[in-house]
Amino acid sequence: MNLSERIPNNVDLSSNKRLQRALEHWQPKYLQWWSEMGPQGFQNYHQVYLRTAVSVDPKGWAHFEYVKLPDYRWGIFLAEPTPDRRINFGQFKGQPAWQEVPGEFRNQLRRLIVTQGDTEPASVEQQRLLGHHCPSLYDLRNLFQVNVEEGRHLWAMVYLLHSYFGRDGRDEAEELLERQSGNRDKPRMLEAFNTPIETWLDFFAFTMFTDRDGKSQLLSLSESSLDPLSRTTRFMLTEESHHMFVGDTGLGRIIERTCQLMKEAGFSEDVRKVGGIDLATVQKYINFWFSQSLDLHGSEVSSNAANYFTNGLKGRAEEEKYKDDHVLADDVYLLDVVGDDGRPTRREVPMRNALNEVLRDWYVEDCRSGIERWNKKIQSHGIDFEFTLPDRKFNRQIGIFSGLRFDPSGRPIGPEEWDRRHGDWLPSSKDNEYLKSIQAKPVYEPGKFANYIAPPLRGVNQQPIDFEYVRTEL
Ligand code: BYC
Repeated sequence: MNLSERIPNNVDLSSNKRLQRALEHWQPKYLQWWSEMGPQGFQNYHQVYLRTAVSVDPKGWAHFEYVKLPDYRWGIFLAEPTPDRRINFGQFKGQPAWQEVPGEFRNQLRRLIVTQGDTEPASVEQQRLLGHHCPSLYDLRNLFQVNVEEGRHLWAMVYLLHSYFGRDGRDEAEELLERQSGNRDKPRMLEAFNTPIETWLDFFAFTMFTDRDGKSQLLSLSESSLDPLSRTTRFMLTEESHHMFVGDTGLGRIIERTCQLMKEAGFSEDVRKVGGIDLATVQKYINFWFSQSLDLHGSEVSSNAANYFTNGLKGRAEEEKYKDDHVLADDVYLLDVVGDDGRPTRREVPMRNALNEVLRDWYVEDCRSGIERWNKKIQSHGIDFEFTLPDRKFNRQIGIFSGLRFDPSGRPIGPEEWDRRHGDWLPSSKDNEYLKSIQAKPVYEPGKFANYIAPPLRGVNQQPIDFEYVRTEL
């Protein structure tokens, strides 16, 4: 089978010799990276029941089969073109969308694509050891589905780099495989992608909150005047929703099980004594991954964001829903800041410079729905506990609040109070150890689940919950 037959695509790869040549060079390096940095211990002797995108129509999505991970068919897909698509924001609003990269925006566009691309292999690297500690075969399969799709998202960005950025693009594509999550000399570009994900609670919180940053960023990029970038990211969004489903339902199932354990123990017992994850611990992981993901939206006041918008490279999420002129030349944003006296106050900022914050607003609202759903679940069990999203000033490392200390409600606090109390708000090494202790023994028996998590409501692709989602070949 030649390259263009092996790689499912809708970009006419078979007649694109330049792309074929670039991929022939890059693909073996990708496979090498996957075998070294992808899921450890599950590469050669396991068949995984995975979904592979074979085309962009809904039927193309329903393709499920058992595959060995290195044999997964990573494809290149763009959403169907919008006829006569016009730029819908920024200084070129109303003009036809670009099919090629304008020279003057080449560097900015490359930077955006590389930053997006860098997060994808990073997340696979972060999660590579989790398979050894899975709570069930159903969850193991979901982890691998997320991993192969993050791999495909890397392919999506590499396709753009190879097709539109010549030599520089090919160099960048190689570097995407050279940086490594957490590596001291060559770390991944954005900070949240250098933190290892060692526990399943981290994994679910990451897919709930950090993949949701993926959603907000991909929505913004799908507005781009560069039509191939817009179409690529539109298709990626369909996969991103599944990742958030894994996170949202994973946390929901942990919460459900905790409620059951609390009930069984007469509400008085420390749920850790019966092997569950107490709700206060879940809140700490929410606090951590939510605040990390807020950082991923960049600084509140950003000339990069202003340039991206003005030049039509990156819009707002769901740009068409905004009722303004989509040019924002004279608009202002009222930004929450901390005054010189240390008190919260507000400052007017040109709207274009505040667009990272505008996207953060969108993101925070999108996160809230999950919290509300989990709270309803807890209430239905008659338990008096409510999850909250921490204030956006809490635990920030990027932007105007970095270096300042706030409690989760957004109250400014001093360094002593922070030192004394941050273990109540963020995961401590003890929490981490506890989680590692309850996941130490993986559950590989079909239909069985670790004690700390409830089974899902239904299986994958209408298969039963006790389906053998991952098979071991001896
Ligand atoms: N960590 O003006 P600023 C996903 C840098 S997740 C480290 O504040 P800007 C996924 C910034 O690069 C979505 N550095 O921010 C999820 C800049 O450096 P330069 C990924 C940071 O540029 C789960 C400087 O600080 N996609 O898909 O407006 C699993 C000042 O920048 C950070 C994207 O990010 C940070 N957190 O916005 C798998 C979309 N934040 O240029 C995948 C593309 C900022 O001065 N990226 N810096 O050297 C962007 O749109 C922008 O780069 C950002 C930053 C929103 C990230």
